Amino acid sequence: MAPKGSQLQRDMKISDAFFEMEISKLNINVSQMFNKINMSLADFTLELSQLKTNVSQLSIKVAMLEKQDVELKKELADLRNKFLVTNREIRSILADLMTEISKLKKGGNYTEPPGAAPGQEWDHVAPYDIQILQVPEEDEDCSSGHGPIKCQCPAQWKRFRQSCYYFSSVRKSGAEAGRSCATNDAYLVVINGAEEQMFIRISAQNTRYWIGLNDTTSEGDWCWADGTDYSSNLKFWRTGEPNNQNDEDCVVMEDTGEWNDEPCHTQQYWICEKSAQPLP
Ligand code: 2F8
Ligand code: CA
Repeated sequence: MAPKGSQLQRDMKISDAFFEMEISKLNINVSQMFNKINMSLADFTLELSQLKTNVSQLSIKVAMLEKQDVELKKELADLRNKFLVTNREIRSILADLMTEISKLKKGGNYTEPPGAAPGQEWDHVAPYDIQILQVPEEDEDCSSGHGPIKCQCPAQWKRFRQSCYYFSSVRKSGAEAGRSCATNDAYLVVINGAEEQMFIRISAQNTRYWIGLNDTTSEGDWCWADGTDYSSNLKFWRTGEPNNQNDEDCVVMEDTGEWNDEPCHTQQYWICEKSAQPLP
């Protein structure tokens, strides 16, 4: 039987050898892991540097786009302003043209070209007023001098300048139409100038409407619903009107926009007008 000490020594040697092997395996694993980590770190560093490059290129692009955005917005604002100014100028030229035609007709100096249909004089302006009045109406100041306060109109009323307009969807006689407007603190529309005439004509969309002009009190003495002076105000009568044919004391705007006197008892759509109010 071998002495106990030498067996122990043998066992210890085996254990040592086993541990050395395990440690060497571990060393190999650890060194492989380090290699892997180093490789990943290298990849990561490369990716990071690429990302940094990309981010800096993107930042340059974003800065350029932001600059372009500011420039384009400014250009757009300039163009919008120029467009509005030009639109206002064209609108005013058209209004002058209509005013001139209206005055020529009043003075009996307007003669239609041979073969022209009645009312053709307005055809010169008709193609343009539709286009210019499609531009949204600019805000109007209703503050009467105490800082800008937007004008507003009740629901279903259209605003133009400082007035609100209601276009009826049913028909009534001239007198009933006037009463209906009065119920809403309004009066049948009074047309004070060429731009308002243009606005009403376009908004009427080829439908005939009562307007606030009548000679019910005395034949031939035309009166506006709000007391506006008739003789000095512009007129847009159709050629040959008013003719009082069959006792005509009320006035419709025809689908062409021209005015015609009609018997007040006929049933027509109507337009009310009242002042726009400052936004509360
Ligand atoms: O255009 C002339 C004439 O035409 C009609 O009478 C035939 C009109 N009357 C009605 O529409 C009721 C007149 O007002 C117009 O003057
Ligand atoms: Ca008539």
